[in-house]
Amino acid sequence: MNSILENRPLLAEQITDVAEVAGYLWQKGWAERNGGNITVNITACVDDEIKSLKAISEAIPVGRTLPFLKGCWFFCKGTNKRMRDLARRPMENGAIVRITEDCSHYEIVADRPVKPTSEIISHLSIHNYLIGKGSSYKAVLHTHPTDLVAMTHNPAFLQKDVLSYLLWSMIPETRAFCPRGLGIIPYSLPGSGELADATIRELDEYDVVMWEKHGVVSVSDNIMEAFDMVDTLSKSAQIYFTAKSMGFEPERISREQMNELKTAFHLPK
Ligand code: 2HA
Ligand code: ZN
Repeated sequence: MNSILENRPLLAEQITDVAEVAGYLWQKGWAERNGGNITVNITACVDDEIKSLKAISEAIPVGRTLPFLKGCWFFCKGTNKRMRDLARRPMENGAIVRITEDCSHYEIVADRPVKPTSEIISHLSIHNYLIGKGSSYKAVLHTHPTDLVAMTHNPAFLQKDVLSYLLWSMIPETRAFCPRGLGIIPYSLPGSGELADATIRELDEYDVVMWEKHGVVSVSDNIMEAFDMVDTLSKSAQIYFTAKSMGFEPERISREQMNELKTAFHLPK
């Protein structure tokens, strides 16, 4: 079967990166069964020939109108598809979709009629929000990191920026490479519009947000960077747990040392 990726190295590179990250999510143990989802705005890789392709699905409602998505194209992991399968066969476990003229439906265009992720309303609402504010971000990652999700079962960690400071204070890397910290979103039904709206509100301040007792969402220029931020936060969580399981409270990098990092690396927060 021909693939839309043939003779399109830029588009193929995007999908190869998605597949690589999907493999990492599985290896990390963050992607049980069909857990997690990935979408990437691939509009910049879409040529006139792709634009002329016929849809291979009905127009499927998004559930809301997203005006900034006019003319946009996305690669989306498929609903009920496994990350470990996306890693090996991305175009069988995900699909390329375009937003229809009315900005409230999408159509699957290639390679196969794989219906997008159950969290599509959050993903597309996030992309709509990012484009609307002129952001360069193109990738949205949702995954279930065991350590970070466990932390959201402690009400003390759900207070604003308690987890940001705790995780920043474990290792300088996290302060430097996750400089906007970690937002917290109270539990909402997976796949719901409320979860999408709460996520967008937090993304005003954070690039990575926790869905309480569920998972994490991260946004960045590309899928590798989106993964790296979650990986860095998870490393901090591991250091915290390791110290606690050795029977002591970790001393932590001090606020002064964190401010020194802020100045040295010109961090935004
Ligand atoms: O796609 O992770 O939140 C499966 C999920 C839903
Ligand atoms: Zn999830």
